[in-house]
Amino acid sequence: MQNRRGFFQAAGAVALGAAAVSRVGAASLPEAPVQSSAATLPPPPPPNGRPFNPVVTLNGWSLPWRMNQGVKEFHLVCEPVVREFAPGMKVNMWGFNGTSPGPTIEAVEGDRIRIFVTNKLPEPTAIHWHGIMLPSGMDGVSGLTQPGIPVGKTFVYEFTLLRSGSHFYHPHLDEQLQLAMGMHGCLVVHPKDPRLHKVDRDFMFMLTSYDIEPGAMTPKISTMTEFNLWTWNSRVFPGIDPLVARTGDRVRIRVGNLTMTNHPIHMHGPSFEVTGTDGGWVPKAARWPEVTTDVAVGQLRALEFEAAAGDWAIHCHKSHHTMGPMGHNLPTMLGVEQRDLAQRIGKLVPDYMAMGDKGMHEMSEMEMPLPENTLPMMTGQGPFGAIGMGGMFSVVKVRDDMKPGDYRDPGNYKHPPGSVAHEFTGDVPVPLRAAPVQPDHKHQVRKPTGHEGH
Ligand SMILES: [Cu+2]
Repeated sequence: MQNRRGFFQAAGAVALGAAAVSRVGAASLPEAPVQSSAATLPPPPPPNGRPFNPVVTLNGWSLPWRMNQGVKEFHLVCEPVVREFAPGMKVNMWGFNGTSPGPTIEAVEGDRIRIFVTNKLPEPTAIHWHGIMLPSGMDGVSGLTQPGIPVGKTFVYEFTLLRSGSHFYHPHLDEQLQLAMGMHGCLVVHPKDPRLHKVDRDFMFMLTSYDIEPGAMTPKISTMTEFNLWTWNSRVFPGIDPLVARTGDRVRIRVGNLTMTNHPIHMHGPSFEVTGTDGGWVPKAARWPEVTTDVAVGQLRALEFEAAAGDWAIHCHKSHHTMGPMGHNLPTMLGVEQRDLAQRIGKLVPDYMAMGDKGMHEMSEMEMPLPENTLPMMTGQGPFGAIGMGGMFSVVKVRDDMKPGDYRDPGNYKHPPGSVAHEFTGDVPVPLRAAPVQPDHKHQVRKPTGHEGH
């Protein structure tokens, strides 16, 4: 596997010069760098072309390019990949250049880009550049604007980026299957004037969902609505990296949705404004404060805020979307006395556990036998115990002393003394309640008989 920084050092120093072009031949394909890691790889500053402030793809990476006579050339390879969703679970997927999502493509307004797409899947594909204004024939709709890219062939897409914004790419052929298998990636067009829409930290991720039976390794491709894995860039909590910033930073988070349902993305702490969509930037006068923004299917929302010190949860507000696959299809056992039942079932099913009669929180603290290669219903450890989350959940970690460009997990927040919720240890008087209503023989309920009227 190619180390991305290594590639850039090599590419920046050698491969992008004239010597490298003659080495590989001017008409040949640009290199197709490959990743297998699911770690967040903050991109280095662009080695050539117009300057821009790169995005940080959560648990992802950006695709290096080759400059060829003023045209930025990228090479995407569609291929089967294995993605770790979180420690303990790996998934057979289809992706690009070793990962699902594929690498983020970053360029600048006014750039001419050429994207080579090589198809190493077992069936044809075609790639659509979502939200980009381009010649119709470059739009990637199989049958309508181009034939599908046959197995083993490479197609070329070439267009000029007319405006800046947040976009993504995905197949437009056998979409139900190819999206269900994980084919997608981010595409960012930076403003030509880097002072416009400037932020200190710029994160991006895509919402996707999968249906993978506990113990299985391949998504079910015929599922239409009942998904059980809710992911950000094909990762689930606690496999999703934190979004790290410094106090006072202007932070942008770009969230695109390729699932089959909407996701109200909610952030704790500072309020934010939606400053952009996949259609462009929102004019300042049209923005308003929010703490939750709904990202509908096929939409993208870019939200911006001033970072305040602390550990702030950020998550989808649909509670079953912050839950692992084992949480689905559970019976409601609240208030059900199961002790006898558990004993009897235990004779038939070893390892059977009664659970849930007082709620499900105990699930986040107990070691429960799981089928191989699946994730619990809720998990994750914080400084105060089990976090009890899974799926679409992460933490915005803001510290006073983060250095620019440092995205490493700073650990748990050190709360100022006296600023953490704690047990009240004084006297707790019996709370006053309204007196219960006494049954009164004068006011007994009478069943209407239909023959009482006088
Ligand atoms: Cu959701």
